[in-house]
Amino acid sequence: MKQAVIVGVPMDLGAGRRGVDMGPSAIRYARLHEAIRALDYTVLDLGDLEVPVVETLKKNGGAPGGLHHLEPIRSTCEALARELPILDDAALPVVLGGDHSISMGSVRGVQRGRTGLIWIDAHADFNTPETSPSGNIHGMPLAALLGYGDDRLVRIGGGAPLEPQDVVLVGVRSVDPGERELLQQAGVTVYTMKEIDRMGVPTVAANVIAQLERVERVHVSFDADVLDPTVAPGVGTPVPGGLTYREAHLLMELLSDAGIVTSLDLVEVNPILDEKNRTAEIVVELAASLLGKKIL
Ligand code: 6HN
Ligand code: MN
Ligand code: MN
Ligand code: MN
Repeated sequence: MKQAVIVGVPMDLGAGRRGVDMGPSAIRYARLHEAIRALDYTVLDLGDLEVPVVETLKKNGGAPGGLHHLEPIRSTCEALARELPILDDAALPVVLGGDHSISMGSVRGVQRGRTGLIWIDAHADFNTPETSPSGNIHGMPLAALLGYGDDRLVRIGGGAPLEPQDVVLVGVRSVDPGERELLQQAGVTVYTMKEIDRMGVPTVAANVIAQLERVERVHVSFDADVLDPTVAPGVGTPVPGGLTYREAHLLMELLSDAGIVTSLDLVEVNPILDEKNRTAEIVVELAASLLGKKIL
């Protein structure tokens, strides 16, 4: 039997508004364990990492402007990166956010050999302190994983920067001006909503799978705001024009059929802004599709 290992990271320090720290509870309450067990996995839940509460910290966590709460985010991500490699290689880590800055810890934690990354998000998360309009670190993790931005973020987990040819962004429709320039220079593959509208999810998924053919592991980082806000209202930074319910499921189903995914983040669920936990419920359904749930 396969094993899924769940770790919660109740962190909202990287986001501009409160609430995503409750994401791990909301996702568990939406029956994540049951959904994964139904797919013939055993489930081991390691509980939540300890994360400082924002009200106990100085504004900016003492960091200069442009990097809100750098130190507690860095140390939380370090702790996550340290926790994940102790897992059995056959186990599938499922990391529950929390804001998207936690992925600097999860990706570094699972990174071994040539590691592919599928970043499914309305945003590119490719800012550096220089390009960020907000100073919020959840807009920076993908850049940091490729070696751009503040050294203290780039060096989390001690891993080498990911190779741009092994990184794919899907669902993007909100990019800041300086972020756009860096993203284009960096050479990662980007499927914006325009490509999804034009080619459809099946072609996009096939291209992603073909591109990652030669990597040893594939991590999926799923930001709930990739979904259209009418489908998933419980996110802190909604952007209109996102994936429909079926587009998102189809993407997960096709990735599942390819059998390439070895670890997963579920991030940016904000229960305060949600309607009766439906965003967490949809995220759980999508995780199930990714882990092999079949209609027939
Ligand atoms: N997320 N690009 C904006 C910023 O502040 O850098 C929004 C980032 C959102 C990040 O949703 O993970
Ligand atoms: Mn702040
Ligand atoms: Mn994100
Ligand atoms: Mn996002």
